[in-house]
Amino acid sequence: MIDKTSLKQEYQALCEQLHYHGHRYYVLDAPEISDSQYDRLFQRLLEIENQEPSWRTAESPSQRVGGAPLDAFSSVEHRIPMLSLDNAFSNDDLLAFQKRINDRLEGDHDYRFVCEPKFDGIAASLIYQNGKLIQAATRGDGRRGEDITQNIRTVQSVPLRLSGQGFPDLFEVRGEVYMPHAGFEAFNKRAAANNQKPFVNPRNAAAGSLRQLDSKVTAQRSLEFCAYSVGYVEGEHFAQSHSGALSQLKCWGFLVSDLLDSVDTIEQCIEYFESMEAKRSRLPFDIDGIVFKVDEFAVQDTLGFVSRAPRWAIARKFPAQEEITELESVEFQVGRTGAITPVAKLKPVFVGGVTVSNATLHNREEIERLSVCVGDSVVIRRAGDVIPQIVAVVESKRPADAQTIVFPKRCPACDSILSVNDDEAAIRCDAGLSCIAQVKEAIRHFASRDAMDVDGLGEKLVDQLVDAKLITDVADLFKLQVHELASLERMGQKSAQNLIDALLKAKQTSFERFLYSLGIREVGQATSRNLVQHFASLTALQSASIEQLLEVDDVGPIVAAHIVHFFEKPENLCTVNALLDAGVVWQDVAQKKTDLAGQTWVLTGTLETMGRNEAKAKLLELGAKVSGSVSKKTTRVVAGPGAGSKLAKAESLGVDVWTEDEFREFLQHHA
Ligand code: 5U1
Repeated sequence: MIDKTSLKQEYQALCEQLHYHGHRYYVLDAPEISDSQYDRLFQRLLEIENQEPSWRTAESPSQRVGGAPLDAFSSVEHRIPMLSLDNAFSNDDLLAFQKRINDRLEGDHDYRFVCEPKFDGIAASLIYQNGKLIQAATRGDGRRGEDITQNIRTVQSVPLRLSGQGFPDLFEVRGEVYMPHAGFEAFNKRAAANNQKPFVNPRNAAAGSLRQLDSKVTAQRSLEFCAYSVGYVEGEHFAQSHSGALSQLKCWGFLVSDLLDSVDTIEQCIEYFESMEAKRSRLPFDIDGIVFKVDEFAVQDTLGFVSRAPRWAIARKFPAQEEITELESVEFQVGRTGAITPVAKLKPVFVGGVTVSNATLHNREEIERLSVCVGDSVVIRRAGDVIPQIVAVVESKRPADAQTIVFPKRCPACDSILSVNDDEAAIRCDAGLSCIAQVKEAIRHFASRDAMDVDGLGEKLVDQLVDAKLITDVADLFKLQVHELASLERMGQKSAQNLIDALLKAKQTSFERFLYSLGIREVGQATSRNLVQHFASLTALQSASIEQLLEVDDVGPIVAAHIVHFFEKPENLCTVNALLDAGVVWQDVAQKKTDLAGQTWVLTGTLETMGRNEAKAKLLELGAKVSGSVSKKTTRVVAGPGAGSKLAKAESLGVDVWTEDEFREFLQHHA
């Protein structure tokens, strides 16, 4: 039996290790051990704590899972009020901010600005005593907030105890709790699958998750805390400047944004704002602006406060990503594969930097989920380059004459009876290429950039060509004459000739593009690539059976059936042949080898003559899969010197093991 002293030593070492690796993972985003290694350490910690419950402290890594639910949040008075920030909406506002500072300082001081992202989340105040987190509160009305200590403990990037030394006996750290996009999307996906209401945006998700009386619920949400200032400090302040304070917080274990910059002039602040605005949509979390702060505390003190905001800081806001507007009507559009999509026609609204007047409503389920009616006020969100979405209805503003949205029974383009497929949530027009809307969409897809890339053949022109009966399918494009095109409205001789030239150029294509351009259901670019690599020729693909198609990477029974049905239809064969007759050509494709198709190999240890990357490339070329772990399904392990647990596992499972020499000899026979 392990004696208590060594068990305690093991326990303390585990706490240190988990503290260190948690910080590497959640704060520095630079893990040094795998998730499973972390889990093993954590399980051992729990085991010891179960055996010796009195050793467990509030700072133990095990205490991030949440505690007993509360009846209500208690109220907390902030030692120093949590102020808000003045807003700037233009560069002129920023110049005026600088002028106000200079006028007040009367040229007496040198100062710099710190520029930092303004996270779109919930502000929080964290109190540390002797290096341990003792209390956390929301901003509330700025003077009093709610005690959310239990909930904040579950946020992995919040240190429960500080690293290093030199922290004041009692001090306050302020920052923002937010939900990164990945966590938000994962939450909403789960919510949809469980028939629960999704969150409208990551800010609401952070607020809703943090204000849970049951902290075990908060523990299941992926929240982050980023520190952006120091509030109350007992005794002397530990820093002379804002940037110095943040660097110190980082050393003590807090997450501090790595997007911070320190600049000399307001013009550089404007440059920072512009560069962050360009980066904004690629960040893994929402920010709604940039905060500029005078760096030196002495200068901040001289400037002081006005009403409820400091004179030494300002937030320059980005254009709003959400606005409210009116749903004026719903149009039903027919897609390339016949799916009917409801499209919201909106009273135009400026959101996310553009004027939006349309938004997709996706399908009938989405309309039911939103409970949206024509006439409703709706919340529109456009974040980055994402297509605008209706994320919520303002039910309190519903007018008395709001109308329920009724799905049509017949195709709005060709009047065929629509079919309902319960599995897909889609309502479809099955008329295929007898439906003019589907013909137009098929031609648009054929000409699009990733398909045949016909420069200049835009949406409107496709409408004109089909409506004027100059074309009825994609192959007709190559029969068009300059004079026919020139006869169309807004089309001169020159534009007509340009289109003919573009069509001529598009005929030289690749098999992959050609296949994708045919618009076979579920055959996107990646599937086209896999099919082309596997079959190499159109003839081989056209005559492939379902079983043969299933051998292709990522092709399942549904995709295989769509491909077979496509090539079974005489009208499709006719179009394909007409395209080839019109001169569409591509170069032959080298067929992927399939010698090792269906096999899974594992490489372990040092491969002395070829290295692992080269060995992996050779195996992939021969059609094998290369895995990082050994299981019963592994076909063969190639083990070099230094092979450890994978070799042992292969031997225990009876998996075939080769030396590097055996592997090289094998490759020589399959070159
Ligand atoms: N990044 C950042 N956000 N933010 C919000 N800094 C910052 N500072 C704030 C607020 C309300 O207030 C200062 C006055 C500390």
